[in-house]
Amino acid sequence: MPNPFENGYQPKEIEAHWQGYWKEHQTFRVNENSEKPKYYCLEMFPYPSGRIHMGHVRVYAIGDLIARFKTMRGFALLHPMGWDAFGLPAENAAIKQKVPPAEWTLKNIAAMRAQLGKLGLSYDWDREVTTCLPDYYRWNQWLFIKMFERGLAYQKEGTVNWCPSCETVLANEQVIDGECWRCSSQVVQKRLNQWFLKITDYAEELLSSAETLTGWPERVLLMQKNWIGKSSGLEVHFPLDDRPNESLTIFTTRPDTLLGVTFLCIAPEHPLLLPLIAGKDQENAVLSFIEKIKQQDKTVSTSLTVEKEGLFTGAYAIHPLTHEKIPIFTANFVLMEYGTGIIMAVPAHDQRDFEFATKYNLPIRLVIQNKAQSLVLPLSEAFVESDGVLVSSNIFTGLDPDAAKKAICRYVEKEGLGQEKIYYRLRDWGISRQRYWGTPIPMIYCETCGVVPVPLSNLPVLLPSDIPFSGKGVSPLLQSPSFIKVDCPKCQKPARRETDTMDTFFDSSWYFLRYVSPHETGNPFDPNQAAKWLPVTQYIGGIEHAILHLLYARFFTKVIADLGLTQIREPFLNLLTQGMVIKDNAKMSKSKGNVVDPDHLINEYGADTTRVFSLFAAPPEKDLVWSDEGVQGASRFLTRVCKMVYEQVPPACSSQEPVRGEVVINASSGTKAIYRMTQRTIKRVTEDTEKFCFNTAISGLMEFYNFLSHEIGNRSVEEKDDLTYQRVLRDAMEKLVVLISPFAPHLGEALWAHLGHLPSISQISWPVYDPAWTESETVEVVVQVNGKIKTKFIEAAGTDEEVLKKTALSDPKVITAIGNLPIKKIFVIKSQLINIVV
Ligand code: ANZ
Ligand code: ZN
Repeated sequence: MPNPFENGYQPKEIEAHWQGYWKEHQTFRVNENSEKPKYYCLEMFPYPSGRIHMGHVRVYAIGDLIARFKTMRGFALLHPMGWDAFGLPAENAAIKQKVPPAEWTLKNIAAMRAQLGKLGLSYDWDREVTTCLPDYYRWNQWLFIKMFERGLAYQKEGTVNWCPSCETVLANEQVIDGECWRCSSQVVQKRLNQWFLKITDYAEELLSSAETLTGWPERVLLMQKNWIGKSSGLEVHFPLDDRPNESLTIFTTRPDTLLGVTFLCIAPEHPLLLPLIAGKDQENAVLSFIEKIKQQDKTVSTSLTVEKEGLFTGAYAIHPLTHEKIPIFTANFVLMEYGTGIIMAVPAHDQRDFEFATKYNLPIRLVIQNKAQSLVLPLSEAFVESDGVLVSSNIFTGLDPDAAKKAICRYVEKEGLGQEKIYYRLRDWGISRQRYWGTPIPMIYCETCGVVPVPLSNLPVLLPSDIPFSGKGVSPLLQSPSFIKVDCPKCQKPARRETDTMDTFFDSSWYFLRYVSPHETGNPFDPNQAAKWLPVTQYIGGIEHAILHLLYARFFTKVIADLGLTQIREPFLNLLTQGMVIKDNAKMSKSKGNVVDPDHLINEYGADTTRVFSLFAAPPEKDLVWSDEGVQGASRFLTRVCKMVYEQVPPACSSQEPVRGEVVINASSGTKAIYRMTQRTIKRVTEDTEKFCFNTAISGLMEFYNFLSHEIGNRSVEEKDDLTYQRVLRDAMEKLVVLISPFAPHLGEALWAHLGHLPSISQISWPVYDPAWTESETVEVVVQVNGKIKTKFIEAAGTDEEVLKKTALSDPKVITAIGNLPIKKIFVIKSQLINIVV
């Protein structure tokens, strides 16, 4: 390579050269035989939309810095990259532009791979994983069948969004304000048989083992906890008035309010509702209410703010304790999918029940009085707190709510009226999608044998390519006769394939395992490699994945451990959720028109500037506010470093022994200052980078640069001739280049070569600092024995006198001078002079 600095800092040439070098020399290939401790650094893989955006640049710059830093810190790195390549946009492109989804996706991947390449990221590209290729998705099918065999994958009816005019199922993203995204027709709900994964079997473990995730942000753990939503409460049976042998079972988390029940409410979709209303005057009214609720978009009916609506069913239940007649209502705010789908309404102490009772003029009974005894009917809102005392509650009157909860649970259980119960808000994961561009669910329907999995030896079930993308119909795969027709693997009679494909979250739930052995053909991954590399040491990605992706990945890890393939039960040891990239007060997005194209930045300023800017502008977990000045500032900084190292670096010494504190002790104070600043910068950049405070680490590098350029400017000619000065200055510049290299890796390589070293700087050890020189001020301490100078040493200003004495007494010259004479006294004068009297 010709001298890259002749015409100043030329990032384009430097970057192209070193990217070529890394590729040719496979610099970032994983060393599987390394004895070093392992470090698995993983950024969430992108969806191949076609172009990378600044959000990608940010997360990959962070991940790459961590990977390079940890490599230099002595770890063996696994730092892979791949593509979350199934999903709706490819299918939409097929409908609109008539390009096959595979072609569209692979073209996008090629374009984005090239873009990432221009950023100079240290991936082992031999491990690239692409989820839409059969060598990956066959293992989705394999895992699905293993789950099916264990009862963890099962079928039940679920609802999907259906557009009556396009005659097609719509994904949630395709429903906009309750309307079809293409034709704006009102979307309705349709019941279809679908595949579910039993994540609820793992609810308790997902909650309890979250407590071991000390390397995760609190906020993410809390979001997962709320999502799982564990509730401990009581189920109570309320016998029916006209059929005393039958009862409705409610679930409550407030057993202490049992004597305040004034009505029951049942979910409109509840199967027990129809027998309740049969033959009653209210039957027709309730039936049309049920129809109306069914048509409502799920997101509407489950929202907290929905107007409460309901109807009397005409039926009554008997209160199990008081034997009163209690009317039964059906209401939109009672969810079929939670608890038993039936609630006991306590309007005095539950706000939803209060609003409902007020609207329909139902009785309100106060059973918990507040501390001040100030509650009187009529209430203006429900009293929902749990501190106070029970009133009008038979034998439980006078207890505080906590004691009453226990007492009422015990009573109800003893009398056989119900039992304590734990419910989770978490639902089983519906993975069926009536889509083309996803993993075919590997199941076969046979009239004789029922639902039969595809034999493992017949995997993968390939996606067919003879699909007309019309955008019509329940599912695109239904339109491929060659795909549907299959012989039953059990009885060999003609049968039919499942035409649903898997939710793409399935793909991303285990991809981190595939990277350990991406070419493995006998298993989803090599268990030995997984044992070596997993769990992921550091995972980096957006907070938008705080719940679904991260929960599913944890669930899969537990299932895969239960299949005996791994020992680990949690996939990600540490998690970093980076903030958004913001411009003009809004997240960068096409719709807002505030997008900055990374390609443009890289072309104009170079990848190193782009990286340094995005690492410097904000701490990683905070939002990054875009600024043109910030980019220019980063560019100026790198240009100056480049110029200084190129023009000012002193020649290498013939004696190549490293510069150490001892060499510097007798040097001029200016030379010592350079050495001290070098040690302090190493300490600061090391510690800040370890803590992921990348912005302050870069500040430290900037201060170091300023200091050095100032020192060089102030030096006289004679001083510049001083050999110690030259050695110390050269050492300082070398350290600057090494410290900057994980932030600006191309420039790092180029300057390292200019300093006369062999590549690659990415493989050298991270410098260690000399703690004796990192304090802000150090003093030279002179040691005398009986008034005669014996030695000197450097200590931090303000070091404890006892420490100074110890240091003095352990010096070999002092030890010789004292011999075996007894020490009479030790004087310490202003921490600068120690006189030992013997
Ligand atoms: C009586 C009661 C009295 C309640 C009171 C609350 C306060 P969490 O804590 O979220 O689990 N509930 C039970 N099943 C329901 C369903 N399918 N749809 C809507 N609401 C349901 O909520 C549990 C509480 O939510 C239960 O306790 C029940 O109302 C209601 F002063 O029962 B409670
Ligand atoms: Zn069969």
